[in-house]
Amino acid sequence: MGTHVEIQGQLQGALQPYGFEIYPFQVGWYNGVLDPVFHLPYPGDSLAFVVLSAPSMFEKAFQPFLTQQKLQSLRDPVDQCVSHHMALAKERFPSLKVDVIYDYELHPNRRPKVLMQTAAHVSGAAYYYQRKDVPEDPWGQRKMFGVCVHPRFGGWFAIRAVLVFPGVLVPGLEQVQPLDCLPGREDRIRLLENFNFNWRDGKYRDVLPAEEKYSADQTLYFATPPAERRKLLEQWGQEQPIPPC
Ligand code: B12
Repeated sequence: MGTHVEIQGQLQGALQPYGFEIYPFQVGWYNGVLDPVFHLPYPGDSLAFVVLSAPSMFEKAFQPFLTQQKLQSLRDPVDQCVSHHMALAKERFPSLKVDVIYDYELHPNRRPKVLMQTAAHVSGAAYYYQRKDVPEDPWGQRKMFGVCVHPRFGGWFAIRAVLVFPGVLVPGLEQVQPLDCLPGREDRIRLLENFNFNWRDGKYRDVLPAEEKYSADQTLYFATPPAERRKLLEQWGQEQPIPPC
């Protein structure tokens, strides 16, 4: 085990059945577009992968996880499910060092350890639309956060983790550009305004027709404030039919 193709195949085998997608990149592509404070401390040609959750992750990984594993009380349930699957994926590489960095991980000064949207963009997974992608933007002094759009899921996905294989150098890996699904200025304005001003209604997710979206259960789950999600899970647990003997 060692070539990026073998590693990618193993990772795919571990994660795809559970509704995750993976995309390889060189750490140097990521560091190359970021301010030095955000750089990942690995040689530039180190192999890394960004892990996305597709809409089906909820049914393929999260709901089974709830019935099979006991939830820890203090950690977010979806985060527990994602880290469970990352741990299983890591087991496929007993002789390799694999560093997993999650979307929610922060340095002590509160700076995120990885900028997931940049990782998604440089790996070709999902185009990261930022304010600077809108010529002569209309927002004046306002701070506008950027948002990634996936060619098949639109905004119906999340970027969960970056996996780095520190000992695996892939100088020959070819960079795939993300698909620019929104070349028009007006569409980009609509996307960024929906994401920044009305993200709760989820319209930014429908900026293009998506192949797969969140189910009703998943939409309800993520629309519920985190503090109340456990109550919802308990209700779901009670509604489950009693299994036959
Ligand atoms: C902090 C945070 C927030 C904060 C601040 C938002 C922000 N963007 O700063 C708050 C709490 C407001 C927030 C809110 C939300 N968030 Co949020 N958030 C994050 C988090 C943890 C870090 C983002 C961050 O601090 N970035 C730091 C800034 C400085 O980065 P930046 O603006 O991208 O700047 C860099 C780039 O410009 C880059 N760069 C420069 N030139 C170039 C050129 C190219 C080509 C590229 C690629 C990059 C690049 O260099 C800069 C740094 O040097 C990420 C997860 C993660 N770990 O990445 C999620 C994340 C961005 N959030 C996400 C979401 C969905 C939301 C919400 C909708 C809530 C929700 N969870 O449902 C709302 C919507 C935003 C809103 N209207 O308020 C998603 C976005 C998914 C997507 N499709 O893009 C993420 C990725 C989480 C995830 N797991 O999927 N969020």
